[in-house]
Formats: sequence, C-alpha cells, structure tokens
Amino acid sequence: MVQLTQFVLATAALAGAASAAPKPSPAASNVTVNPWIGKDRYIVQSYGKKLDRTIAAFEAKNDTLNAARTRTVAQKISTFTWVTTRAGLTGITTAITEARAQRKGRKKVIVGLVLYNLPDRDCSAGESAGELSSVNDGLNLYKTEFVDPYAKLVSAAKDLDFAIVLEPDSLGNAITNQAIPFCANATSVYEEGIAYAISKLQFPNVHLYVDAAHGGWLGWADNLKPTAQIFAKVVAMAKKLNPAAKIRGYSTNVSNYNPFNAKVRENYTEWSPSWDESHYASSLAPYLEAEGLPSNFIIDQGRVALPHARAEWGEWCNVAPAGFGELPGSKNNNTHVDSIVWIKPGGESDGACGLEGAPAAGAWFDEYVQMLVQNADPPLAPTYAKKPTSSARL
Ligand SMILES: *[C@@H]1O[C@H](CO)[C@@H](O)[C@H](O)[C@H]1NC(C)=O
Ligand SMILES: *[C@@H]1O[C@H](CO)[C@@H](O)[C@H](O)[C@H]1NC(C)=O
Ligand SMILES: *[C@@H]1O[C@H](CO)[C@@H](O)[C@H](O)[C@H]1NC(C)=O
Ligand SMILES: *[C@@H]1O[C@H](CO)[C@@H](O)[C@H](O)[C@H]1NC(C)=O
Ligand SMILES: *[C@@H]1O[C@H](CO)[C@@H](O)[C@H](O)[C@H]1NC(C)=O
Ligand SMILES: CC(=O)N[C@H]1CO[C@H](CO)[C@@H](O)[C@@H]1O
Repeated sequence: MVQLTQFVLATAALAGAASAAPKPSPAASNVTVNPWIGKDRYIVQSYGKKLDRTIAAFEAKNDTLNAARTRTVAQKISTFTWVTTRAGLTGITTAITEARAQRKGRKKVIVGLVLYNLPDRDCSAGESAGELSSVNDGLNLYKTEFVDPYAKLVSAAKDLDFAIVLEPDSLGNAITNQAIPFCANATSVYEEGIAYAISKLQFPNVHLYVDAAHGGWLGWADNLKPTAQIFAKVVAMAKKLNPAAKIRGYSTNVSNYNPFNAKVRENYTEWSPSWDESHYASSLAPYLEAEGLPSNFIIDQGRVALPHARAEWGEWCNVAPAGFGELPGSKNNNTHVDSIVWIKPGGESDGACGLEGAPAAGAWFDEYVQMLVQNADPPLAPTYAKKPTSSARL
C-alpha cells in the first residue's frame, strides 16, 4: 500500500502540471500510418548464427523436425537489435548493411532496434546495470554520445525504415517504484532522457515506440491513467525541444512472457482488466487518447509462458515451460496493435534463475531455446533447406 500512496501523490503532481498547459486537441495530433504495412522485416543474421548450435543439438538427437523448425527461426523470422552501450552503436551499422543485403526488389525493409542505455538504468535493482550514471554526467553523455550518434546513423539510411523501441523497463518505475529511493531519483533523469531521444529521432523513416512495460505491471486499473499521464508529460517535454516531435506508439511486454490473446485466464491476474497483452492495449488506449496521444502498440511475443507456467505474474526469469509465440506480422484482431513482433531474441538467458542450469544474463541458453522451439504456439513451420550461401554477400 505504500507504493499505492506514492503513485497517487505522483499522479496528483502530474495532473496539476498538465492542467496548466493547454491540452492538445486530438485533431491537432499528427496521424501517422502503420509503418509495418507493405514492408519486409530485417532478419538479424547474428541471431540466426547463434541458432546453429540449437540446430546441431536437435540433429544430434535425430530430431529432424525440430532442427528444421529452428532453421525457420534462424532464416525467416525478424527480431530486434538491442543497442545498449555507446560502443554498441556499431550494431546499427551492421543492421543497416545486412538489411540492405536482404532487400529484394522494390519492397522497403524495416529494421527493428531497441534504444536502451538511460543513466541509472534498472533502478529497482537498487543500482545501475548500465554504463551511465547520473552522478557522473551520465545524462549529458547519454544525449551527446549515445542519442545524437544514434539519430545520425538512422537518419542517414533513408532507404530503410526503422522501428525503435525506447527504453524498456524505465517509465514504469515512475508509476510503481517511487518508494525505492534510487528510482525516485532516477525518474526525472528517465523523463528528460526519453524526451530528448524523442525530440532527436524525428525523421520520416523512423517510427518511435515508447516502452509501456506490460499488462502485469501497468495494466492494473489504478495504474492506467498515471501511465497515460507520464507519456503525455514526456511527449510534451519532447515538443518543447522540437515542436514537430511525435511518437507512433508504445511497445509492451518486451522480454516478458505474457500471451497476446490468453487461452487461459491465470488466477494471478485477479481483477486486472489487462489479463493478456491485447486487453492491456485496449484498456490503456482510451486513457492515451484522452491525453491527445496516439494509441498504437507493438507487442513482443518472442517468448510466451505456457498456461500455468507461472505461479505469480511477477515471475520473469527463464520462465518454463514457455514457447515462441505468434510470428511477427501475423494477423491480429486488435485495431490498436500495429504489429506482433519478437523484440527479445529467445535464447539469451534472463539471468542465473528460473529454469535449472540457466547461465548469467545475456549468455546463450541452448536448452531453453530448444524448449521454445518445441513449445512454439502456433507450431513453427519446418525449413529443411540449409541456408543458401547468400550470407556471403554480406
Ligand atoms: C504535424 O506535422 C506538421 C508537419 O510535420 C507540423 O508542422 C505540425 O507541428 C505537427 N503537429 C503536431 C500537433 O504535432
Ligand atoms: C540417429 O540415427 C542414426 C542413423 O539412423 C543412428 O545411427 C544413431 O544412433 C541415431 N542417434 C540417436 C541419438 O538416436
Ligand atoms: C538521491 O539524490 C539525492 C540528492 O542528489 C542524494 O543525496 C541521494 O544520495 C540519492 N539517493 C539515492 C538512493 O541515489
Ligand atoms: C484458480 O482458482 C480456482 C478457484 O479458486 C481454483 O479452483 C483453481 O485450482 C486455481 N488454479 C490454479 C492453477 O491454481
Ligand atoms: C481476438 O480473438 C481472440 C481469440 O479468438 C479473442 O479471445 C479476443 O477476445 C479477440 N480480441 C478482440 C479485441 O477482438
Ligand atoms: C518493459 C517490461 O515490461 N519489462 C519487463 C519485461 O519482462 C521482464 C521479465 O518479466 C521484466 O523483468 C521486465 O521488467
């Protein structure tokens, strides 16, 4: 209940700030088009290579079918490239080179990127897991040495489109984790950093999705309005820096395990209106629209927990059993959803927790990805042909 009081207070402060400024009328907010339509999606080559080990493991067990299903993930499914440090900006250059090589005919290719390097990152863990700290000029470094070059790289590649997910795991802490001193301190840094990124990434070929955590975090009825208000605050801050600043929408469930349309309503969702990610998008949308904001979503289905895999919604580490979810771009029946996507590349461990034998965060966990292939829902189509040597072109 301490947390509840905290966010009610924060909300009251926000509401006061918002009522002083004129509300943008919905008609004035620029309507953008769904950027995924009619485009090919960039398939990350380095992720495909990691899956060679998974294919070999299935082949060693004479499991030709699952080896062929893994080949489908490696060769045909688009995932996102995470850019999480200043040195990691080279990942954008690699993505651009590979996406250009992938282009066939006249169809444009859209590249999925994650921008993830705020100072004091992961505040609820009590300390920054990232490379930048606000006490060491982190916000300034974030702006000048991370966001500025990021914007330069994507704006120069006008022949490609980019969908950029902004800072997973950040603004949610402004809603629920204000009782943690490090998060209370980090909130204004997060707001200023994200507003700056929005203001600098305004190009016709760039489509921004600010991270909206997931239904199990911000989807509770009491959290919906404060969530929309914090997005409105940050977009208004971006417009102060660049009057043309706008976002396309929000990303949800990045690296989490919630289904899009849940087959089973889990007990731990209790009274939440957001008991799967489609319901979360639908329940948040009217609050966003009331703030004059767009209400478009992309939803990560890179890993989905099987029914009853979790005893609590908060379980987040190498959840088992889980499977690959609906494919990126598959048809969906929620008008707020631009696209199903795979943002978290399945196979990288969440940490040495969850399923037994899990390695440290980020390390490859082959037994886990084998399970994701076997439990994929819908089942993955097999690809029996080995990759043509077209990758030699790269
Ligand atoms: C809409 O876009 C136009 C042209 O890019 C810009 O001049 C205008 O300020 C934008 N309006 C809003 C409300 O963002
Ligand atoms: C796989 O199949 C080969 C050839 O049929 C056989 O020799 C081998 O023992 C099998 N391996 C396993 C692990 O079943
Ligand atoms: C929060 O910021 C204040 C003022 O800068 C500082 O004194 C305090 O140590 C910070 N607390 C944490 C937990 O970072
Ligand atoms: C969920 O709750 C219902 C009603 O209390 C109970 O019958 C059922 O066993 C619970 N399911 C699980 C998986 O705990
Ligand atoms: C979409 O379809 C699923 C499965 O048929 C259904 O459970 C869900 O309620 C539908 N959602 C919407 C927004 O129509
Ligand atoms: C942005 C977001 O919701 N992040 C969450 C994604 O899921 C992982 C695993 O559940 C959580 O640790 C993150 O907080």
